[in-house]
Formats: sequence, structure tokens, C-alpha cells
Amino acid sequence: MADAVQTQPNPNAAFTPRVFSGIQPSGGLTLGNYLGAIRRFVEKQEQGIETLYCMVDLHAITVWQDPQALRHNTREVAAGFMAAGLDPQKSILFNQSQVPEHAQLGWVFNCVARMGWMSRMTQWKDKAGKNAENASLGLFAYPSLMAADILIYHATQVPVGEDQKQHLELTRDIAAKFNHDYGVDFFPITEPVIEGAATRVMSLRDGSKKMSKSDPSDLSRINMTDSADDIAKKIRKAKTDPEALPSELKGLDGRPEARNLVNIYAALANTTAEAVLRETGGKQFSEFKPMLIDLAVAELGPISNEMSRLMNDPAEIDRLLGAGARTARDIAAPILDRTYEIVGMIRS
Ligand code: AQP
Repeated sequence: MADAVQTQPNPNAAFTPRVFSGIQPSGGLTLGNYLGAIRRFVEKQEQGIETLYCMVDLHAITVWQDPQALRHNTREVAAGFMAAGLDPQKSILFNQSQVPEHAQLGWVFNCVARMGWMSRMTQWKDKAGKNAENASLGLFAYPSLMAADILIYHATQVPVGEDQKQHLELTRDIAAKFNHDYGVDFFPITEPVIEGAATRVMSLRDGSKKMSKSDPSDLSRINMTDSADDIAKKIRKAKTDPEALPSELKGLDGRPEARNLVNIYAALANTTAEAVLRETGGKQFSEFKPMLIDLAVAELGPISNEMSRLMNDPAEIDRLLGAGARTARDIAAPILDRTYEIVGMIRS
């Protein structure tokens, strides 16, 4: 007789599957945002799960943003979402500050999260650096607001890049502590979705640094709005080493820049790094880079064209974001209301 299968109880069984994720409009979108996050967003949308995607403008202002640039970048991220395949008829697309419940729940979570938890966040340490005394209080509290972004919708899954894993763990800790402190099962224990060949795309200039929209060097990243010429130039100038490509993964050990280009190729070609090396092992970068350029231009060219088309009508983007925010509030408001009740606030 077969042994009885021991399965872990699903802590989220009582919650409707719902996906939330967001991107900061702190600059233009990068290939890292695209491969690590936006592609996953589209996949979730196409699986028919309820999906909410957000430009997290309140997060962006944790470091200085020029107001005009913030408005532009918010619209550009929205355009990037839609150009990459997010459809406002299928996903709820909005900017965070138009749904005040995020900040309201964020405050409650500021009172649940512990200072020690926040000070261990590597993103805080990286971004505040040696100048922590001068960093904004918002930057320190960033992960608590991120927990609120997710839990204000009772989201059960969050597609993100590898760099957000620690923040997702903190979101789970906040949900568990709230549930424990108030003796409820009110917030789900959200699952991170970190998938694909490029969950951590690295800088083209330094294979030990993440590709980032706020990196001072534009050559470090491929922007989703880059022209074919810019993409070609950046890949041609990307740092590599003098060796040929290996035919097995272990041959990439100690070669972060080579590994990065292989991972990017694999993600763009919807395959694995192993499969790429089987095909390209033995090639020099002078041969591999043009292959990568062709692939990147073929993928990003149509997206970039569609982004420019959408950006020609900013009023339409604003209209769509307003409509998305209203739909998002319909979900968020009752969850905030119930949270306040649980906490002991009078609702009259
Ligand atoms: N290099 C990357 N590789 C894979 N995924 C990435 N993401 C960001 N960079 C990479 C994923 O994109 C989503 C949105 O990230 P974000 O804009 O909210 O914040 P971030 O992670 O801090 O991204 P940046 O580009 O580095 O922004 P700045 O420079 O403003 O801090 C997340 O899912 C992230 O994992």
C-alpha cells in the first residue's frame, strides 16, 4: 500500500489567487526590469489570474526626483507596460499615489515592522551607504510600504527580480506578525515568483553590479527606449574577457560579464544558459556579440516603437491610469477598512 502523501497545508488556501507587482518610475525602464519583471507580469496576465501592476511613485520619491521627470517617467513606465503586452482590459494598471490605501496600510505596517528588520535590508544598506544619517526616512521604511502595496490587495503572488527577494521575505514576516499579534488569518503569506534565465541582469560595465535605471552610466544598461544603434553600441562596448565562450555552465565560473551576456541571450531567446552554451561554446565575443545584438534589437525594437507611439498621447495614459486606480481602490478600500477594524479603530 502506498504511504499517505504528507502535504503542507497551503496558508493561502482561503485567498483568491491574485498577482501584484510594481516598478519605480525613478528613471526609464531597463532590460533588467523587462526580463526580470515585466515579462513575468505578462505571463501571469495571460494565465488568467487577476493581475494588478503599479508604477510605485511613492517609492520613487524615497530618493530625490525632479517633479517633471517623475511625471514623465510614470507615463513612460505605463507605456512600457502596455507596449510589452500588459492590457488595461485584462490587468489593473495604475500609479500608486492614486490609491491612498497603500500609504494608509503602510503606516499600520510601520507599526508592525521592527527597526532591526529594516536595518538588515541589503537594499537600504546599498542605497543609504555610508551616508545613512542623510538618507530619507522613507528610504528606510521602503519595504514596509512595499508590504502594504502587496497586502492591500491580499495578493498571493508577486513576480519580481532576484534583488527583491529579501523584501518579499519581509512582506511575509509583516503579514505573519500582524496575523499573530491580532489573532487573525487576515493577510496571506505571499509567494515570490522569481523565474526565468535573467532574474538578475547585471551592469554591462561591471558584472558584479545589478543593471539599474539609476546607474549614472548609461552604457551600463540597455533602456527599453534605446534605438537599435544604441543597443548595438552598448553591447559592442559591454565589458567581457579575452576567453572564448565555454560549452558548459561551469566554464562561466569567475567570469561574471560573460555569464551575464549568456543569461541575457538565454532570456531573450526563451531558452536556458546551458542550451546557449551548447550552441555557442568555442565562439569569441566578436562573434557572439552580433548575435546578441540581433536578438535584443528584434525583441526591444517593436516595444520601443510602441512606447513612443503611446507617449504621443499622455492624456490617454493618464486616463487609463485613473481608471485603473479606481478599480484598484474597489479592492483596496474594504481591506483597509477591515484592517482598521482589526486594529481597533472606530469606523463610523
Ligand atoms: N537588473 C535587474 N535584473 C532583473 N530584475 C530586475 N529588476 C530591477 N532591476 C533588475 C526588477 O524590476 C522590478 C522593478 O524594480 P524597481 O524599479 O522597483 O526597483 P529596483 O529593483 O531598485 O530597480 P532599479 O532599476 O535598480 O531601480 P533604481 O535604480 O531606481 O533603484 C523588480 O521586480 C526588480 O526585481
